[in-house]
Amino acid sequence: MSKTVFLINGPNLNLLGKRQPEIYGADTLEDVTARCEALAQAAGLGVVAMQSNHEGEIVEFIHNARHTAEAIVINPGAYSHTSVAILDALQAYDGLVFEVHISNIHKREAFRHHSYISSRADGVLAGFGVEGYELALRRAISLLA
Ligand code: CA2
Repeated sequence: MSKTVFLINGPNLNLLGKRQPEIYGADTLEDVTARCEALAQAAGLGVVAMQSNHEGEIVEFIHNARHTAEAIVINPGAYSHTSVAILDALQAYDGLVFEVHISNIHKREAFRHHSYISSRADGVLAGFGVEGYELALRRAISLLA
């Protein structure tokens, strides 16, 4: 059975490509997901993608990963800066975790500089635009090979 990577996007990321292209770029979340699926498929892996604007749904999706996915690539959006619940869910997960931020959160407002998720992440990418998702996925692929 092929290995699976969960691709999780948090609040407002469903608006990718539709608003604020100067910060988040012109690609839609569907574009990003399709590229990640193609990259994973070429490496013999599966991707299960979800986006939610609700913290509890993200927590439950991470619970599902415990018996289903070998790695998680997650952009928790604004929950990065607030959510102990998502951190706790990731700490109860044994696989690889990569945190992605499209923008460089360290170059933005001070409240974005801290992420609760980073203390659990095996790697963190910020400021690589939407390419960050594929870079994180490439790292997962090489570690899972
Ligand atoms: O840079 C990132 O990827 C962020 O995780 C994006 C979050 C922000 O709260 C974090 O500080 C950094 C916001 C996501 C909002 O996404 C939108 C995309 C297009 C248009 C409007 C919002």
